[in-house]
Amino acid sequence: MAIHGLMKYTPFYRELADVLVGVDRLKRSLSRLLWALRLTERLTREYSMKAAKCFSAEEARYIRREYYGRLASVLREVDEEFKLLNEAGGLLSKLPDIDPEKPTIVVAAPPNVGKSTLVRRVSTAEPEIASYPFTTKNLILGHIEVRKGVIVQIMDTPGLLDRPLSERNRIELQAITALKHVASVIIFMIDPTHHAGYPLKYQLRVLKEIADSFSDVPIVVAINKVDIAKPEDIEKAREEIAKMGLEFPLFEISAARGDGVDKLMKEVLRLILGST
Ligand SMILES: Nc1nc2c(ncn2[C@@H]2O[C@H](COP(=O)(O)OP(=O)(O)OP(=O)(O)O)[C@@H](O)[C@H]2O)c(=O)[nH]1
Ligand SMILES: [Mg+2]
Repeated sequence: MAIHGLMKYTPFYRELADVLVGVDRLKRSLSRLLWALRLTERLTREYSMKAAKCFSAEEARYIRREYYGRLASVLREVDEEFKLLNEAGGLLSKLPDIDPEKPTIVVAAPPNVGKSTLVRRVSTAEPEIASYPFTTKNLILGHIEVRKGVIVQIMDTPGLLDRPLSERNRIELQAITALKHVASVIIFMIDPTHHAGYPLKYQLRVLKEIADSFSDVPIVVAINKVDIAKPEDIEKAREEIAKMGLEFPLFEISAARGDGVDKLMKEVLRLILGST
């Protein structure tokens, strides 16, 4: 990633690191490790001097044992810090590598409505799909080649529940961080059937919250699973959205079968690229 790109997305990666590991925890661990490093350097100097001055092999062995003992006790003291850094390294190395030069579509919604199915259908990403909530636990980035040389990024996110920011867990907070920092446009998905397990009104409360929190980002709503939805369920979704005064472009799709997906993506790409 180019350095200016890194700078542009520093707040995104910093916030993700905070969500996933905790920046304060990470800083505390690093400063404890620095303390351990300084102490081991001091011990090494101290015991090298002692060893240089000793008169017998037995005395040297004794000094060496004492030196190793003290080193081991310093390392024991920072064992938790090593574990934390190891865990942090694992989590942070899996973060998506976003190109800030390219627009990013963020797909958000409550769990189990079909976000990953859509992202998998339209992009290079291959997120796991399953019929239970919170299948997706990380941000997953895919690419769409709109035409030769024009690439757009699309991000699959973990499901969002209807609850205040302060109660969101670290899985949901990744989605919020993506919406806040990298979304050029948001596709909000709704499941008008009972299959996702979240009633329509519940899903629309999440939509309202996203609309209020990210009012400067265009939102397109995709009513999904039209292959199994009853016409009255789809109509109800349209009515409820209108009743709430939410005026977003609405598309009826089946992410699984592909119906309506081209039309949806055409509008989304038009919003971020102008005419496609
Ligand atoms: N009939 C039908 N089923 C769908 C459609 N789209 C998704 N599904 C099913 O809905 C379930 C959830 O799909 P996912 O794509 O995993 O949903 P998600 O929103 O990514 O779920 P989380 O990652 O758990 O938030 C799976 O069983 C999919 O096969 C669709 O258009 N029609
Ligand atoms: Mg998913």
